[in-house]
Amino acid sequence: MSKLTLVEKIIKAHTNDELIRGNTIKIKIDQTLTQDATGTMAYLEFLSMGLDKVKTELSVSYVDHNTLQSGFMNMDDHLFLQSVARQKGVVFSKPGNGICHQVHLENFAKPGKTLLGSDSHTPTSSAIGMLAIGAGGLDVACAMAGLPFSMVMPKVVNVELVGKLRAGVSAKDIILKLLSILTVKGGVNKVIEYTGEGVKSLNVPERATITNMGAELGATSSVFPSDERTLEYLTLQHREQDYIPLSADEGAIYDEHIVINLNELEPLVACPSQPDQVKSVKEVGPIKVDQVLIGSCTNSSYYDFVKVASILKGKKVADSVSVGIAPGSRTVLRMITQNGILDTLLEAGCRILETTCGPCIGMGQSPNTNAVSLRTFNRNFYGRSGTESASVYLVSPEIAAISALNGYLSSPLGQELDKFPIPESFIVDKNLIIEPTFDGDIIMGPNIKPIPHFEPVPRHFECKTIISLEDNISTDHIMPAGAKVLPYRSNIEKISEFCFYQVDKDFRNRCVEYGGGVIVAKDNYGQGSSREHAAIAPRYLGIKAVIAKSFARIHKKNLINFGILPIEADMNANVLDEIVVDINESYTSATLTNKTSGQVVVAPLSFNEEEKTLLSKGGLLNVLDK
Ligand code: MIC
Ligand code: SF4
Repeated sequence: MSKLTLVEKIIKAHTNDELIRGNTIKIKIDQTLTQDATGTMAYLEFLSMGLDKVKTELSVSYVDHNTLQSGFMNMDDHLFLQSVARQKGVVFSKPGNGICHQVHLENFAKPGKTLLGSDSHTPTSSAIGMLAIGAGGLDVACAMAGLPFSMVMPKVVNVELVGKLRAGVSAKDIILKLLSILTVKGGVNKVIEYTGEGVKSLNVPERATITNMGAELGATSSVFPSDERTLEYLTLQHREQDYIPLSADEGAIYDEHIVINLNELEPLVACPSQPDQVKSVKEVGPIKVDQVLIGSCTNSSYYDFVKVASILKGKKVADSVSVGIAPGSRTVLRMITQNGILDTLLEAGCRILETTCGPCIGMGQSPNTNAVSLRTFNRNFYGRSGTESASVYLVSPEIAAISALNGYLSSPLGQELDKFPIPESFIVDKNLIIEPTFDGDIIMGPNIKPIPHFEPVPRHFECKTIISLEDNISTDHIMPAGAKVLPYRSNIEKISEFCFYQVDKDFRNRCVEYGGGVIVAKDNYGQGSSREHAAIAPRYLGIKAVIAKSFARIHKKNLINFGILPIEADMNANVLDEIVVDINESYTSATLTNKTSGQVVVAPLSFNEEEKTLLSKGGLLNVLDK
């Protein structure tokens, strides 16, 4: 018997396919999660399949992104989601209950299980020794319908943690260090598996900070073993019955091996505007800070607030800094309320925000013009904060807290971090978690529009280059979020007006004028979120193909699911260059001719059989329809 990695063990228990790296495999999905910003599409897609209920062991629908409710649209979405959940057998987490990943970890994540979520940070739950993967809404809808999830059998990267962190250096610094090594595209079609002595020194919420931000590597998932620290966490959450020990076999073979020495790590920051632009606090220097925000699915656990409150206790934040805190869940909020942490934070001058994604997705708290904003979040893509001129730095809660006091970027080394106790058991409050009753009508407000129908893209066409882009274009560039745009997540016609608008205000107009065309880009196109709107909206505007040097995993699948051709090729094109695309009959090769410059590129295509069918039929919905 060959020795297996932890990832291979979990996959093996969920597939009949051979585990050959690079092959397409289909895995059974035990649990799904959705959130409201991607969930309305996912449930419209699920409803179109005509099933009476979901076929998973557990499906949960969270409302955590669009809770600003500046018009009727958001709450209409919430009511739609609640009515579908109730009728179709989905557990519903009401707005105000917390951020999906934090609440899922607390209540539902289980070692050894698989979880597919319509949010790129779904791997957060892999902190507990499960295999949790982010995907587009349509893939999650299919999983809810009981269909297996197909994915490339990932390579497994072993990250061995040795030594122990110094006080003031935290889990956030570990993942930032890894981002500096692997970059934002270093994890594509790989799973990161953590081993080594250093793993034991990290509790589950700390591990979750790391698995959460593994999404920024482009990784399929990031997993920790299920060990005594997992049991400790599950016991705190009153779920010790969910514990099983799980780890890699001794001598398991990995594709890559990286060692991180925790003793040597220092406080790090990701500089604007990519999560892998990592420097030490020392290197960046004492830059003046305007805003500090502590929260998001990366750093909003009880433990994070213990550290922040320990630093702020008895002190006052700098007059020049606006400090906001958003606990990750209502139970974290209740716990910090009960033991004096919240009062300490308020006394120090913090503003308290709702227990949601909030500013992480640009829903409020946009910084001032040219601001420096320090955030404990996971993404700092251009424009995501809502202020295009702001510089957003990603930091640990410790750096955020000490910098809030000083008014400039500061190192937390040497700070006392344990002035508040860890309770012997955590509050378990399921008051806003609603079990389904399999009845009631589906409620659809006027902003919830049917998903448009798309005809297949022909194999031969001639068109204009609508936009030409560089490396690492994120889905925030393609289909921005934020308070102005998120209310239209259930309305493709309307949301498509905002496609690329922070990058190029005329993108939509050119699409309309030329009847669509192609997008040309470089490496890692579509990194970041799982939002399928970044595929559907361009498709709606007539985009037929994206020609890029390479693609991020989730986005590539979303493009195929909605019938857009993702063509891997290094093409040079200016806006409005005339491009001829020729795909051979078996979808194995594309000949691309730039008629304007004369460049001809022949690109091999590596679609599997299922993908070829989807592309030839105009997307997955057309295939499911017949
Ligand atoms: C994000 O962090 O970008 C989001 C918002 O959570 C997205 C999902 C979305 O766009 O709704 C994600 O990470 O998948
Ligand atoms: Fe929400 Fe931000 Fe986490 Fe996305 S990254 S789920 S927006 S908190």
